[in-house]
Amino acid sequence: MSEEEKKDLKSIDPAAQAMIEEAEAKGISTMFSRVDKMKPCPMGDGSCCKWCHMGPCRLVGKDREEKVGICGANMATIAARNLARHIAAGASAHSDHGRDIAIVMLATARGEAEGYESKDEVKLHQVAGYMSIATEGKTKDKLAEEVAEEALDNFGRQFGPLTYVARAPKKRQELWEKLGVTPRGIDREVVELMHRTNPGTDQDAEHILDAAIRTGLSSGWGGSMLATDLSDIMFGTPRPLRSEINLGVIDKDKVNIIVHGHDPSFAEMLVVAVNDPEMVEYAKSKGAEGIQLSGICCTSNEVLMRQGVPPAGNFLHQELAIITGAVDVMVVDVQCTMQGIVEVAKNFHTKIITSSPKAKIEGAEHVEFDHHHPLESVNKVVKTAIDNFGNRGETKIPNIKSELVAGFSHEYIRYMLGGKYRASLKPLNENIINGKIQGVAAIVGCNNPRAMHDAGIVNVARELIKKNVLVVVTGCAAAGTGKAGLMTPETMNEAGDSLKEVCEATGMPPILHLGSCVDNSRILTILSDVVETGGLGDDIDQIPAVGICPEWYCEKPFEIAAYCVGSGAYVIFSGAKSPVAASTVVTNMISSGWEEKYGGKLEIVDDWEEIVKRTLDHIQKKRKALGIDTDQERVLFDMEARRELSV
Ligand code: MSK
Repeated sequence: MSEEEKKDLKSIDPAAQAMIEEAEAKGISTMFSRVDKMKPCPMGDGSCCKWCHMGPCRLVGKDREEKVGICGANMATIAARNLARHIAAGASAHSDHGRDIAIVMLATARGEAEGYESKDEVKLHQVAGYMSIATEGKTKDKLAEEVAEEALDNFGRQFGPLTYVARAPKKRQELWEKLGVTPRGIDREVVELMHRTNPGTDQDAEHILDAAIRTGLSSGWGGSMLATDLSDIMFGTPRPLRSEINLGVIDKDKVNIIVHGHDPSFAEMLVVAVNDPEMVEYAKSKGAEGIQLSGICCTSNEVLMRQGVPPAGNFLHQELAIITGAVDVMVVDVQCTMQGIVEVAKNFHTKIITSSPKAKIEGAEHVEFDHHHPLESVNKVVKTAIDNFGNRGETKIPNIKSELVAGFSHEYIRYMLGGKYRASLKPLNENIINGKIQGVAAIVGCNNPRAMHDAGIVNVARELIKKNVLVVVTGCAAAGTGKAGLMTPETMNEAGDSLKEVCEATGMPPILHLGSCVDNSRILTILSDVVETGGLGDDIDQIPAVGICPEWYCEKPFEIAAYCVGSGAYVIFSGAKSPVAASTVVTNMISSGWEEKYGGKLEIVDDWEEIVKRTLDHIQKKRKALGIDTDQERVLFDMEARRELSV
């Protein structure tokens, strides 16, 4: 393909590109076509204050940073409020997800949720330990009930820190205390931030942004971390498993059901339903060879990590999957499901089903998920899909898919590196100290049709492993690297020599799939463990590590950024314009200002090459500060020296 032809591409993923062209040929509107027609509103730069109707006020012109709105609010206050509200909304989404899992777990423990059970008793005991809940003499259900109650208490807690604050490095906890940002009850932080950014309340940009960090921390060390832990208890802590990824997993001969959204409770039950021999027989009676369950976005990541359900793609695949003509039902729960899928589905036989009591889409069928009787609703969805199979027209499924290995929980990484009896991150720390691994980068987040689909994610991942940086991935970024074939053991051949050597010795791939977007909390857990393991400083901000979101599109990544920065990490975004570009003051506050206070910072850059450059520079800066930037001298011990050591 010539460079000229490449310019017309909207995705680096050939399966996605084929479906984009199919949509264009059929005249079907998708996010990829609408983005060309819709110019982004300039208010996205943080300059518009629409929270009262004396305006809305938008500060424009060359001297806009000197202007004020009708109430007198200046650009910094307006931009900070906008960013803070992004963070509050993101924290509410991830944390409400965590609350829902806790509610299902509580009902399960009390025998009020048919068909569920707490699958991972080891993790249940581990989490009970984090929560200082005594375990002796308690049945599994009794313990699960107490853990779920403690989790739920974290949402409405009015005073005192969140339970999991104690899991952060000591020094970090002290810093939060000193700066007054130790997160309290999750709901309290979100509500307080909405209150503060209400007109006429908090009108000091720095003060607003500190509250935003606190709210982010309440999700990272609260709602999100609880979502991950309780999902692990309920559905199993992930361990590596093989699967396949991309639109090619949709099977023309089978009934195809796609799960989409974020909450695993419904999808886990769907896995049970599609494997029910009676359902499979029913599908065969309608002429299908069986039932194929696949996924989009983070519900997909949840059931991939624990059940090996193959992802059909990431965020920008949601409309493209329907365009294959072979999706009998797409069932969606919460977050990241675009209203446009209903219109796309009208061109095919596909039924869109909403399942969450919190989310309906006009024109979609609604089969409400009741966690007390989950099988009723999942069976209805599967039956609807089977009955719809015969209504299919022509199908066009790109024959493109990649193998992948997913399922790297914090627990498994420790086991992989240290074995059953010495499970630990020590080999990771040692290899960072000796320079074989230069540092760690977490590539997380979304797709955005304003950027070339998957290009940022894949190019950053490739470049970093080449430079001996270990990469962990979550969310739609994980699907992007998986589709590019970068999530197999063979990927180590693309890594730099020293990273490859570590991968060969430990069996660890250079790119590790950690799960969905709430599972970014696993990154916090790993970073805290790295500190505790020793040799890389006494707080997260000293570790040569960077968080990267190359294709951000919505509010949630900013909440993730807030808790990562508040925990001491350097975070770089790209894919869309900075939501605070209008204010130099706020742009500086969230970068150098936050770095001074928290040791972490947030920068929004234009392209993936800049991300790679800044990541590598930052890693070297941190290595230098730790005194591990030069090759460690290797000392060969003779027998006498060894004997002295063992004294
Ligand atoms: S689904 S928030 S597009 S990662 Fe978690 Fe993907 Fe971003 Fe949604």
